This record gives sequence, C-alpha cells and structure tokens, in this order.
Amino acid sequence: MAEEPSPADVEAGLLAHLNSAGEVPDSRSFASSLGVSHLELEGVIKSLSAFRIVDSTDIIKETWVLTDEAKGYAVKGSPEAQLVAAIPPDGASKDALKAKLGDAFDVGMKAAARNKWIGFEKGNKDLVLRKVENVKDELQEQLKRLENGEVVPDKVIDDLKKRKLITKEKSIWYSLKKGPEFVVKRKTLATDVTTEHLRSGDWKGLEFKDYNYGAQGQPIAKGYVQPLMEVREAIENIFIMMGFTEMPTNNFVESRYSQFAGCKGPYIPNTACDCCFFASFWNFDALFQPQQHPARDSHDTFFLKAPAATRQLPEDYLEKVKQIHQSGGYGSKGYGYDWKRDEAEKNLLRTHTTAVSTRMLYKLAQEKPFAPKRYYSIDRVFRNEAVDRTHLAEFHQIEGLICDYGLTLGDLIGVLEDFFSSLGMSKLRFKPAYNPYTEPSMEIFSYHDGLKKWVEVGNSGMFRPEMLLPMGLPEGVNVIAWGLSLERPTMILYGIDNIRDLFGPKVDFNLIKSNPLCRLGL
Ligand code: FB9
Repeated sequence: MAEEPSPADVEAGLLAHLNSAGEVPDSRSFASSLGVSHLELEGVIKSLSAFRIVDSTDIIKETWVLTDEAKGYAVKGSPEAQLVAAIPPDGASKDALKAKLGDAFDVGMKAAARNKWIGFEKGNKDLVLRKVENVKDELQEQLKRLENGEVVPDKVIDDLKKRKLITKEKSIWYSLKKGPEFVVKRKTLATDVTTEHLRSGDWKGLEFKDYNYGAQGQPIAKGYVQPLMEVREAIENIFIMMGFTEMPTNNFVESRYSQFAGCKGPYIPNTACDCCFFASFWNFDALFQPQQHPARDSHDTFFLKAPAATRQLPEDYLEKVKQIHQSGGYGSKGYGYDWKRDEAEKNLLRTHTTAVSTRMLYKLAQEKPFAPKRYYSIDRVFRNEAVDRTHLAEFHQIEGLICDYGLTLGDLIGVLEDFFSSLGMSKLRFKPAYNPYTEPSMEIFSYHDGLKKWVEVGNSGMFRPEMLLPMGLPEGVNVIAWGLSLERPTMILYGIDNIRDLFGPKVDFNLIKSNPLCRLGL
C-alpha cells in the first residue's frame, strides 16, 4: 500500500508541477492526482501562499447536498414510491405498511396521498389501497441527478428543501499560479542556531525564519481569582472610596477559637468562639427580633449542637435587650412576651452579617464621645433554606451602614444611589418592605439594561430605636443600612445561570479562566 505522501512531498509535487505547467486550475483534481485529500493540499497551499511562493485564488461553489435521509431514498426510492410498491392489489393495513417502511411510512403516506397514489375504502380508514398501477418516482430521479452534480429546476430544489432532503454546502477550492517569491524547492528556514549548526559551521549558509513579533507568548499557567472574590474586591473598593471601613467578620472582640474556616486560632473543644457562629443574642435579640419570630427556628437557622450556648454576653446590655423585648422603653411598647435568656444564648451560624453590625454598633456605643461611623461587611452567612438555581444554604452578604446624628430616609436613598451607581446600576426604585430590625424598610430595585427588566438588588432600612438605644447610642443618632448578596451580581455579571456553577464542587474552571476582569461600574 503506497505510503501516504507527507506534506513535504505534497509541497514538492505542487512546486514542481507549477514550475512545469505554470498553474493549477483546479486544486481538487490536482489533489486526487497526488493521491492526497484536498484538505492536506489546502494546508500546503495556505503555507506557500503565506510566503507568496504561490498565488491561490479561491473558487467557491455552493452546492445542494443530500441529507442522509435523502441518500437513503436515492437508493431505495422515495418513501411514497416505497409505500405504493409495498401495497398488494387488495390493499394493506397501515400497521403492516408501517412495519415494512419504518420511518418512511408517515412521510410516504402523506406524499402518496398528496400524489393521489393511494386511497381508502369507505368506512375503513385502516386499509390502504393503491390508486395507481405503477408510479414514476420523480423524487428518486431528482435526488440521483443532484448526487451526480447535475443542475435541477429551482422548483425541485424548493420542494426538496421543504422536505428537508437537501442542505446547502459551500465547497471551496483553488486555482494556483506561481507567486512573486516562487521557488521550486522552498529553503527550510532555520528557526534557531543550534550547537549542531555551530559545530558543523553550516550556520553560515542558513536562512532564518522572520521573527513573528506579534506571536502570543506561551500562556502563563497562573492562578485565577474566583469570580466571587473579583466582584468582592470591586465592591470593597467602592465601599472604601465612599469612606467605609470593613467590619471584622471572621474574629471579634473576645476572641475565642473554633473549628470554623477563617478562624485563626487552634480549636479548643467546648469553648465558644465568635467567628461564623454567634449567640442568637447578637444575630436576633439585639436586633429586636422577637424570640418566636419564624426565622429563629431550625427550619431557617443552623443551630449548633456543640458548643450549643454562649454564656458570656454583656450582662447590663442583655438586661436592656430583655426589657425592650418584654415591656418596651424609649417610647416603644416592646413585644410584651416573656423573653428567655437561654433562647438568646443558643449558638447558631449567623444568618446575616447584620449580626456583626450589631456588635460593631454596640462596641461603638461604648466609645465616648460618640463618633459617626461608616462600616461595611462582606462575608458568608448561613440559612437553612431550600437549595435552588439562585439559592444555596450559604451565601455572601454585603452590608453597609452609616451611624450618625440626624440621618434620614433621604440620606439612605442618597447613599444607595451612590453605591449602586458605582455598581453600574443608576436607575433605582424603592418598595416599602419589612424587617424586624429596621423601620422604615425598603426593597431596592434596579433596571438592568442587559436583562431588560427591574431586578431586586437588595434590602435596606433604618435600624429601630429599640435596637440602638439599649446599646447606649446617644439620642438623635440614627443608623441607615442596606444589604445585598455577592452571588447575585456575580452571576449576572458573569452570565452564570446556576449558583452551583459559581460556588462549590461543580465550579467550572474554564469559566473562571476565560472570564475577563470584572468590569463593575469601574
Ligand atoms: O443581592 C440581591 N440582588 C442582586 C444584587 C445585585 C445585583 O447586581 C447585578 C449586576 C446587576 C443583582 C441582584 N438580592 C439580595 C435580591 C434578591 O436576589 C433576593 O432574592 C435574594 N437576596 C438574598 C437573601 O435571600 C434570602 C439577596 C440576599 C440579601 C437580601 C437582603 C439583605 C442581604 C442579602 C439585607 C439586608 C439588610 C436590610 C436592612 C439593614 C441591613 C441589612
């Protein structure tokens, strides 16, 4: 079996032929004359053209090619002809014909009926009768003619197209001439000076390939930033530009350690630590969220078995929180229920980073004289929720708050306009909402030009006096705050449809590698 000519042989054959014949009118026939596929010759032509050794002119022809189904009919006859041929003089049942013709049955029946080649007995729709003795299978003929590259009338082409029996195929081949740099044998250009060249001295006669200064270097195998972390950084920069400082969400004042990610300390069994898990007190009670609030049961919140409770809560402050829940104060009538300390001591995985805001505001209240503050946090929160395309049992909450004298809802709307416009969301709308710890509260909506719809982009409100005054914050000091998730903007910015592709074991690394730097409003 003749050895498959190598590209070098093909090149030599082509250059020799051009040298003698001066041109190659049809690269297809030349390829078959060399016994190589047109694709192989195409490679050599492209390379020789690049060096202008050969001039190639494209010849493009769009031809109709038969689909596999049509190729079958060209051999076995059209489905309608096959059907008629399968009907004995006294007719045949549909099932019998279906068994015989398979997929061709349905299309055959329709076409044969259309051609009035078949009929049915009155009242017996199942018996198929022949209406013609023999049929002229024009379809098969037309398909064969097309296969032989013959031209067929446009009407036929339209019918065949309608029956999805042909598709347009663009075939391209070349006519070739000698190029301005034509040579019979291309000098292989050296790409390197090797010790061999130096030792043999033949480097003197070498011709070197031009350097392609535009060539891309080797892709650097480097690390990639998880999209969430990229958006996190972009949003952090926005907060910092707006004069906010980050709240420590991984370890806090009284630093005791635990086994949770992000904790720096060694794990000491049965001693509580304040990183991701918290006493319910900071996550709920201090936020004036009543103990029978539905969010406080294990359907929504992950409570800890060990350490199950925190014994160390600031006694005097705890007393004030108890009061405000049980019987009110500061002009509030409170909830009037029997507040339980052990409920507040239950350890849980924080359900929102607002629990960190609570601590920071309490700490701020202890610092005299009061100094206004702008705080932000971006970290994991945990909710015992049903997992779906946009929700996991944990997500990253972004929270911002400003604590200062005389802050109003207008200030909140203003700072939200600034914040979200930096995220590229300029058109905002606010919908009254309810949170146990803010009054008034607003859901935030932004019109997303890409999605052509209003998207809920967060929640916000003014922390209730029942939350702030027991902490010891001065009268007249208000706190405006808002929150959103990190996952939602990241999914929208990276066009990720399912949160599982963004976070967790099924993250698609190519998505991370192939994604440009996040261009968030910056
Ligand atoms: O992130 C959310 N939506 C969002 C945000 C940005 C975004 O950017 C795109 C590039 C354009 C797109 C969408 N949401 C908040 C709104 C919804 O997705 C919501 O269905 C889901 N929410 C989470 C909670 O789910 C139970 C997002 C999460 C959320 C909700 C509220 C807060 C924080 C996170 C809060 C708060 C708060 C309120 C008052 C005071 C302090 C904090």
